[in-house]
Amino acid sequence: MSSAEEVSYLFAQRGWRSWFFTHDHKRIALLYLAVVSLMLMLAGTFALLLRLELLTPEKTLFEAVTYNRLFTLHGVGMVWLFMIPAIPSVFGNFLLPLMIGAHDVAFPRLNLASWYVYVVGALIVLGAMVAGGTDTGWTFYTPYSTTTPREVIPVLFGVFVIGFSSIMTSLNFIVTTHTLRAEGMGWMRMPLFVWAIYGTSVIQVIATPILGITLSLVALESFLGTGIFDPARGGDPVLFQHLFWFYSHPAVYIMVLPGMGVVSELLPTLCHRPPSSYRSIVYSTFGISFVGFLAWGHHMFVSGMSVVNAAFFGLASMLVAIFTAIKIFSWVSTMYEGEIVFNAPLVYLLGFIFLMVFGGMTGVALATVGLDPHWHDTYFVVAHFHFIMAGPVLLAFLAALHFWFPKMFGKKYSERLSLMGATITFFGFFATFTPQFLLGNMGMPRRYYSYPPKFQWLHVASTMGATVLAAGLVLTLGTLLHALIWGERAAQNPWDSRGYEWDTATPPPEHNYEIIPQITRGPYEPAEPGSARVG
Ligand code: HEM
Ligand SMILES: [Cu+2]
Repeated sequence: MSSAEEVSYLFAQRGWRSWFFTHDHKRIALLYLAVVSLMLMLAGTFALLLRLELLTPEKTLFEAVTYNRLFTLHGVGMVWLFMIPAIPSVFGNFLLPLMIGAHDVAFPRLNLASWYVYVVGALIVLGAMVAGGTDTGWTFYTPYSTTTPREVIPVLFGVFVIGFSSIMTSLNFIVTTHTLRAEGMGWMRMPLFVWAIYGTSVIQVIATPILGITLSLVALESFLGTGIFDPARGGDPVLFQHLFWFYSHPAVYIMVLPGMGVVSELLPTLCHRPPSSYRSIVYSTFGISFVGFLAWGHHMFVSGMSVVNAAFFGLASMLVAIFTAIKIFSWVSTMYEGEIVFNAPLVYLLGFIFLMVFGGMTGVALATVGLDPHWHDTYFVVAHFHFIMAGPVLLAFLAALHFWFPKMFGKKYSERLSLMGATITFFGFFATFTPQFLLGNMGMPRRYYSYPPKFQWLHVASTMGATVLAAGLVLTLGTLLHALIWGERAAQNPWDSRGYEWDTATPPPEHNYEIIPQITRGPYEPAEPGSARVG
């Protein structure tokens, strides 16, 4: 073992205690990586079961109620257990201190506590699902969620607990960014990924309490019949939708902004040129964060809403699309005239941009008040949010994992297999959800286990796509696990990146930097001649 490996954070201390009681942000990131990957696999397995059921117009494998429990498990697992925590808690944790030149996050113990809180929340959710399951979908709409005999309260409680973990992590990241930046790192010298994590944390801290309150109100209604949402007692079920989407629309940006940060961060390195407009990416992050809070009503055009409100929410949604488009133009112009090499991370990023363009445009169509009633609650919406959210988050997560794998583990993976894995995953995803746009447009409602036979060929096409997607993911998992065990030692800076995180050893030592670096350049400028990289 070389000396760099001996001092790396992976081997600095040994034994299971040194992992489960660690305060090192990098080890905590790996703890998160293990659990969120497990959640991804679980929720992905449920998705495959759903797709199998939908192979035939009537019952294929499951009863209707089992099908309803499965799509709830899939949605709850993917949204609350994978997509919301995935990129911030794994890559935010691992990279934030490295990228701002700090020894650790501001509150290392709180960081570890947030992992435990997340695990407890996840166990509660999964335990409730095993105990009886719930069949409300990930959106828990009233009045159904307060009247279903299924185990909805424990699931709500589990999600509530996970919310605390999000808040703890976000507060930690905000304080870390404000207080621990190395000397010389002004705000406009922060790497774009740090901006994305910071922006996401701000939304999390503001929005998550509202989710907590909403879920508590549903629990109160179920236990005590408080009558907040029940019209028979003078309540209003649409109030639930307002509260839920007031959190959950911003939450879609909680999921997707860190992914956008990954794209902004990696493209300059992978295309060998600086980002074409650093400031417009930073400002559009804030634009999205702010306007994201004003668009929630577009989920309720059909629930009953005044014309003025509908016009407002439609317009606010268009504004979000403009900020998203600013990022997309900026990425495309970074690639323009760049020296592009096709490798796994780049394929994931291209897939991200492609899905986001079509997901965004269908979002604009959905936010058009006159068009939405045709597609509302159909597979068109399902395809929209998989194109714009599920796919991009998954692809950005995998791009980040492939790009920073050498940094995290000090190992190289097979370029050929990882490129194959990325390509198959992208095409599988595309083939799964493109038929769903057509299905929705033809009138196939979401969340039904049976359907008229005329829709069958599109469902079969979608299931075939899902099988390809699963094959891509299994190949990718195999490639990375193989590299973890048998991979060759990675170079100090294999991508020739200018990112600050590569200025320390690969993998980094326990406290990141022997001496806190002084920052004398912008994040994408070349190192000054003579300023040797450590390692
Ligand atoms: C960039 C990130 C975006 C994400 C992550 C996202 C995510 C989502 C999700 C998760 C849903 C469905 C939730 C459900 O009912 O289960 C949804 C629906 C919707 N989205 Fe998006 N979206 C994004 C962008 C947009 C944009 C830019 C627009 C409009 C310009 C838009 C307009 C809509 C509308 C109107 C609906 C509701 C459709 C309906 O239920 O009838 N979305 N989106
Ligand atoms: Cu929305």
